[in-house]
Parts: sequence; C-alpha cells; structure tokens
Amino acid sequence: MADSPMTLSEHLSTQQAALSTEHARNVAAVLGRIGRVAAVIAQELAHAALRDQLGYVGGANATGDQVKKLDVWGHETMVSALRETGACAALVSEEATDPVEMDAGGTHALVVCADPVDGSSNLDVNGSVGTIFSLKPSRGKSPAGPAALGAGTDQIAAGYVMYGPATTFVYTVGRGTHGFTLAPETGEFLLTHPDIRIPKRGKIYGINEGNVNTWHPGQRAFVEYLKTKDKASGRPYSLRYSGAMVADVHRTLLDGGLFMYPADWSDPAKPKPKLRLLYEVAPMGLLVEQAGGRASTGFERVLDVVATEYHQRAAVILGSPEDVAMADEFYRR
Ligand code: AFP
Repeated sequence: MADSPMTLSEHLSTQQAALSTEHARNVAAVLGRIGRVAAVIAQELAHAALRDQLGYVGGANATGDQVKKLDVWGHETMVSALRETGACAALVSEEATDPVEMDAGGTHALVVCADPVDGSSNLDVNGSVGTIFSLKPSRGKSPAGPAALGAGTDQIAAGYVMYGPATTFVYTVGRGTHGFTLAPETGEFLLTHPDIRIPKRGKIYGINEGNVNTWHPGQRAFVEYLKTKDKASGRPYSLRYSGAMVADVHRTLLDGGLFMYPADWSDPAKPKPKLRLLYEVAPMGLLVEQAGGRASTGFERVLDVVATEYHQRAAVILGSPEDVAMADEFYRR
C-alpha cells in the first residue's frame, strides 16, 4: 500500500530542520497557524450564503476597494490567530490602513503581510477566492510594521490558499514551492503537489483584457503576439481569467503560461498599477521563482521592487520563464 501523504505540519517540521535559521521555529508556527485559519475560512465560505455573510459592509478599505463582510471577518480571524502564535510582531493587512502591532517581541519575531480574502468580488457568484501571505523578519524592531517594507527578496516565506472545489495551501520557505490539499473530514492539509515545477513555456495567458486601451504599448504588442496564429511557436495562446489572483496564479504554476496585471498607462507620466506589492505581487513572485518561473513588472524583477508604503501597488507579469522573458523583451522594444 502507498504511504499516506505527509501532512502540512510534518512538512513544516522537515523544512524547519532544513532551514536551521534562527527564524525557523517561528516560521513553522506562523505557517501552521495560517493553515488552521485557512480550514476555518474554507468552512465559513461554504456557509456564507446560508449565514447571510455575503455582500458589502459599506465603505472602502485602505486601497479604496469596496469592503465585503467576509473581508472584515477574514481580517479579524487572521489577527486573532496570528496574535495567538506569539511569533508574529505585526500584521500588514489589506483591510487595515496601518499595521496591526502584536505583543510578540524578540529578535526573531516575524512580520506578516496578508490579504485574508483576496478576489472577494467573486464571493457573491460562488467563484474561487484566496488568502495570500508573506513573512519577513521583524529584526526585533518596535513598532514592527516598518520591517514589512523593503524588497521582496527579504521575504523568508510566502504562500497562498485557494478556496475552490478543493482548498489548496501552497507555500515556500525558499526551498521549492509545495502544494497541499485540505482533507475536509480531518481538517488536515495533505501534500499533493510536492516541489511544483512550472513548465518552461505555456499555452495560456490570463489578463483583464477589458483594460487593453490603458496598457503600455509593449504590453499591447505582446498580447497581440500571443493571439497571432503561428503553429511553430504554439500560438495563439488561450485566454483564461478568473478575477481572483490566487486562482489565476495557481493555474499558471501548474499549467504554465502567464498571469499579468499591467499598470494603467493612460497617463505615461504616472503609470498606475492595481495589485498590492506586499500581500499580492511580492509573495506570488517568490512562489513562482521557487517553482522555476519568473516574475517581472515589465521593467524589473518583482522581488527587487522596494516597498516604501504598506499598500503600494505594482505591475506584474509572472509565469513560465520563457514566456515572461518574452514579455520583458516586448517592453524593451
Ligand atoms: P478584489 O479582492 O477587490 O476582488 O480584487 C482582487 C484582485 O486584487 C486580484 O485578486 C485579481 O487578480 C484582481 O484584483 C482582479 O482585478 P480586475 O477585476 O480589475 O480584473
């Protein structure tokens, strides 16, 4: 009989041993707790329509998006869970203007950046949504929030949870990207996608093409190229887009190709990206690189972009290394 798959907590222990950094224990504690929160979020999402938890609260969050009831609930659930770990010094969340400072002290406490319920416009139509998270060292600073700023290369772990037909937890501590599936009967995440390797090239691109008229000319030319028939290079690519970054990145990691959210270049003097750097773009950048892919803004590597504000936005083109390299080339022309 085949061995039973490794649980998330067993996998975290192996990674903890392999990491042997002073942060390893706290990283395992925080990631394990996020896994448990994810199982609770999955349950809540399954019952949201029955419990009158769908719809808007009224009002906008720190980045101007309309706030849904589940956004607020997800934020509060994440705050109390992270506080309980005693390993998290601050949380930067999409749903709070300023970092939520926590009591955990010590040089090795972590700062977490998270979007507890990302893609929430999908909630009312029973579409996939996700949780995205990133961990950085607090370096014993107090307040700890500012330690979240800086480059994506400072991340010591990142991951997402996708709430789809199954609930999937994907994470990296800089030693490959690994995926787990929730067994609802036990509440355990089991290793189903060890060491994900993104194909070098794909056949699918994901982008909100309704924005085509606002794109940089290089972006427009690249998508035009992807749509142009050429048997030898496998074009045209197919378009898939869900409106939830987690679902689009998950497909891209497994099947290859591209997920793109370019900036709005209507005013070339002031390009306006949409996605948030600290809790959307940078963590996905690390996960994709750890799976052998690439993540770029069109001009530079995503992980090199330095955050100077908590809710800073960044453009992103991520996915198969050869596809992303080609996109970068179009931006350079
Ligand atoms: P919401 O959480 O406000 O639904 O935003 C989701 C998101 O940040 C990201 O998950 C999607 O990829 C992207 O926005 C979708 O944006 P568009 O609706 O502009 O395509």
